[in-house]
Amino acid sequence: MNPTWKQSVIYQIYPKSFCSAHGQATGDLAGVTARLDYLQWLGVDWIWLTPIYLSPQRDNGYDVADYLAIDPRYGDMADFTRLVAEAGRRGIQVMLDIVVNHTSTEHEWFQTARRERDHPWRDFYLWRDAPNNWQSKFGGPAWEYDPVAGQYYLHLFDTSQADLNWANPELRQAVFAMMRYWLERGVRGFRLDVINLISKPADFPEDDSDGRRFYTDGPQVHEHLQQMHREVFAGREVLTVGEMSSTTLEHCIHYSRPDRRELSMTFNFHHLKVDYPEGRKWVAAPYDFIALKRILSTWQEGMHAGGGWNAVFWCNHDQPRVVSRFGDSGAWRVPSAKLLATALHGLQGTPYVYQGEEIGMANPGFADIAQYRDVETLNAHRLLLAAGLPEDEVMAAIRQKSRDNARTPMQWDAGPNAGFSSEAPWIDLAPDWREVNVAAQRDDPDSVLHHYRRLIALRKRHPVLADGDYHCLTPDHPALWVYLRRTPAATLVVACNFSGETVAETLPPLGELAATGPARTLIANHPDTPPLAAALQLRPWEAVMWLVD
Ligand code: ISL
Repeated sequence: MNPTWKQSVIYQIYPKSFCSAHGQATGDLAGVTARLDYLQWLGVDWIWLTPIYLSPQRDNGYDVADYLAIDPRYGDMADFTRLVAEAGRRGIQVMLDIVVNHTSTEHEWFQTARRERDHPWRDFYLWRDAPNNWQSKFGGPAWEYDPVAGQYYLHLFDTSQADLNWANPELRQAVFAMMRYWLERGVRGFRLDVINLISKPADFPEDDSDGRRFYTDGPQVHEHLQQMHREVFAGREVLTVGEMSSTTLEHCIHYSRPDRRELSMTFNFHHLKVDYPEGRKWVAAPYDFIALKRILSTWQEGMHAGGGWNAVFWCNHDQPRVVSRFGDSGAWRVPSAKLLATALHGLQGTPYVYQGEEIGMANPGFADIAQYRDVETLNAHRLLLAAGLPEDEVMAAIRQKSRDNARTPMQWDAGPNAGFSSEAPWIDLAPDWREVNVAAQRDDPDSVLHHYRRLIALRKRHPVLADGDYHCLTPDHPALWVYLRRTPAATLVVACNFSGETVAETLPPLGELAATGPARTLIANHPDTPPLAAALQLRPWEAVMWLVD
């Protein structure tokens, strides 16, 4: 028997950019509640809210100042309780984002720790008299000298995000108590931010790179997660997804295999680095389609064989928009957005839809650095210019890669501020909001939005989507991604043409399959889908799912 979440689809909400019911520049919880009918219509089972806790918002809430309080920009506990209850009435569960690799330096723990060397909270953080040479993921050194504390503290992200010391048992108990607090308030799931970075080696060795090999999937991370499972999840139905930075397949099997009692599933990012030449993010570059297939195939096969479970996704609040990245946001925008959806929702795992993805929102193409808000982007801009790179090169990379690509306001309708708020938003709208919005697409059964809705419904109707194995038929083809999902009872074929040309290819296994019984078209993005046959011909950006059962 599958846990129910193996047939679930999760919708990610970035509250700051989703909807404001109170006419603010930033979204709010009441705005999320106001849009629940839409999410129920779409058919999603869960919403994941990125951090809504009290925060100075240097990193949009991933810098938490109080884990138990709602940031007043988003509302209060009454708004939260109402949101959970209203979601529940619509069959939607709520997942919160747990950010416990670090806190904001404004957190009471840090403020006390820096002042009082002998306070038990001092040891909640990682202090050293002299820094090692590790680098922050947001640029610059990973250690910051704090004159009040008289020591350096570790921050793998922004200087305002001080890393917590998971070797301290009281810190762990404080985290577990905080998670139970939210379970008592009706939360049923957790997304655990960069959770594979929490365990650092005690001796902080120098590195010839940025240090990540020492703390990624660090020495005691599995032990800590097993303890979290015992103390927070055991005996309750809790869905957990770990965000795993630069991880391995082997570790992810361990994090997510049910008998290990750690997490339900994992996010990894290897497939989203196929446009990072030599691992460098801040370079405008085309993506490598064959590498994309190879990586996704490795994770599909590997997690299936190892008994783990993937979270599958193209988009989140840290990634550029997928239609701009792997599709065609110009002439083929609608078919390519549907193709990307089809390719992803055919995979094994739990699909995540990031707000706006379901209407094919694209990168906004902001040309002026003054339009960007993200701390990582602004740091990169400063550091790259200081290193002597030409401004136009830096801006080309930022336009393609900035996290703000995903953070422009949700496009609800063609009215003022795209229906996001009665007030001008905190970050500019993407320029296409008058054409690309929910209202226009709800009225159009051929829209990207309706395509997502159909895909979400298919996952519930056809067990092969949850249970089937995965087999790629076109690993080396420059444009086609054709794969099979198989159970003893059914075979699903997912065939996608990732190009603006018509492509023909003979694939004998499709002919053999067609001979075993009639194939039904479950979903397609062009009219008049041809029958399943060895001679496959796909039109520009065509995607088809056939089922033989
Ligand atoms: O380092 C990475 C990959 O090796 C990144 O993809 C990393 O996983 C990502 O930057 C972590 O993101 C999460 O934690 C950050 C926060 O800024 C992001 O918004 C959040 O999703 C720090 O809390």
